[in-house]
Amino acid sequence: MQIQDFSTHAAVAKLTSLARRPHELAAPGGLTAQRVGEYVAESGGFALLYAAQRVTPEVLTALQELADEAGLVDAFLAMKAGATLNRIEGYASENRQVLHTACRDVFGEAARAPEATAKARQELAKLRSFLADLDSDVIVNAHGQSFTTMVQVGIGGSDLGPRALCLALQSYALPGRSARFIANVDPDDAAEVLRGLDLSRTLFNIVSKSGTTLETLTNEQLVRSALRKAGLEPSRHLMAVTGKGSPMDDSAKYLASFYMEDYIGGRYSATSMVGLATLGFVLGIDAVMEILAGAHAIDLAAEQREIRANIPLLMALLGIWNHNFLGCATVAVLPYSQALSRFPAHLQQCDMESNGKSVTRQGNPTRWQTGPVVWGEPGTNGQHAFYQLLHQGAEIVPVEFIGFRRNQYGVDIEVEGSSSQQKLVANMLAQSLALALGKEDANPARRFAGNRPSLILMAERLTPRAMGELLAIYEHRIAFQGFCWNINSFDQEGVQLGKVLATRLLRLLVGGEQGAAAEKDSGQESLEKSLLRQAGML
Ligand code: G6Q
Repeated sequence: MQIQDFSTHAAVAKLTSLARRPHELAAPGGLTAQRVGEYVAESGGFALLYAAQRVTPEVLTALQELADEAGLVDAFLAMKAGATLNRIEGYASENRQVLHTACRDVFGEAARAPEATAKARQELAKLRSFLADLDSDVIVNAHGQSFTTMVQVGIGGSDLGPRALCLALQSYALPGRSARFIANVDPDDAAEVLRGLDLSRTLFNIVSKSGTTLETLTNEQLVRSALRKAGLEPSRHLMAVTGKGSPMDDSAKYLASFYMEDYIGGRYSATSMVGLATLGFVLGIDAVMEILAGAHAIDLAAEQREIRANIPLLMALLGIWNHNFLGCATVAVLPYSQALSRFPAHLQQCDMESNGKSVTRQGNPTRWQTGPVVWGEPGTNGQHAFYQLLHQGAEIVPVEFIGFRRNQYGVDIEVEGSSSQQKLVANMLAQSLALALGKEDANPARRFAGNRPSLILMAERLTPRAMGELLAIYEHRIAFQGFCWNINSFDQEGVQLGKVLATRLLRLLVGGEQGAAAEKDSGQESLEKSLLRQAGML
């Protein structure tokens, strides 16, 4: 696979020139019924409506050329087949394969990465039998009662994706089953979750790939101590998901243990046991298989080379058009679905930890923009909050709307001739139109310039399968963008420095004035102490 820097592609020069006069959505004829009908792509159960992007057929052709020149689909196929993509050439790096797709490649056809899929199948079989034991009261508490709550203890990738999915699919929970999450080392996080829980009927799922994460290990101790105080034996209430050989890989300490492999990155691990154990407890194994089937369908759809037939690829390129060529610094993901309330938080990690990089895969500085700032909240709530800036602010924010034709619970009310679901979707579509078309007004404060790009991801209903599809659409959008920018989307060196300094500060804090590491220069140490004193901690 030929790797080329972003700026050297012929299509980049073409797009730079096209970006001087981007499509005018707000001009007469800029957004027509015909355009809305034509600018639609489909993958799995999702349709992508992208008429409100500032693109023309020429721009789309140049974006296709960029995808081809940068070998985006080839890189994706190599990723799925187990290429060692998590590396920086010539420098120390994680040096790993990137095989989260193997967790979903379990539906019979010839697997793209057979060894990884075989391991995923093994873990799934273990999960299936564990869940069956819980269902049939083979695994029970000391009083012979079944477990009703699972508390997942983990942080970052071991929290955000699984939590977003659990929340999204709560309406499908098995009767009497629920999940909670503890992530923060802030003791109030655990206190709030534990308050009011019947510990005797709770299973704590300690999730840490490395088995060394400060927050998770601390919260594990907190949970163990809470169980002991309640007169319960921790090993009957704790299970673990971790990497083989990690400090947490100790079956004596846990009721059950599941594994994740080092080729599954934390932020891409929701469809490994990191997410599936808790999802399985709450939703059951059939829903777990539906989530995997949805993700797998998109894993296949993302192999299409034609950008208009491949939603993740098209979204990646439209994002690049807005970010690198039209200069938009952020992107807002606005689901019109309360169930997706934590999905933007998951994407914030998945996208920004993946693509917030400024060295190439060869270790050189990038001379082009890489990952944008990603943020978002569910609509319609956001409309009453930050949409002012979206419509009239000085910053242009491309928007990705996510909507569903039907709601999850099937419970609705008709008020003034329309259902709440109709109001919800009408609002989402109206926002997209308003952003694109704008509005003239003699009063400048009431003028809307328009020309603000958005796209709409639309599906029938947020089912487990649709959730799997949506998750994979974004995972691959992010990976395609990383390939295009020639960065390593799969490491996270940028989180290390803060962790190291926190350990130093903590040592100073607990050791008082004498606690500093002797080897560190005194200027740094006095700076650290001064900061602690000013914060009132020393
Ligand atoms: C994700 C990151 C990071 C990681 C957490 C938790 O891609 O690597 O968010 O998931 O730091 O790590 P552990 O699972 O090892 O505890």
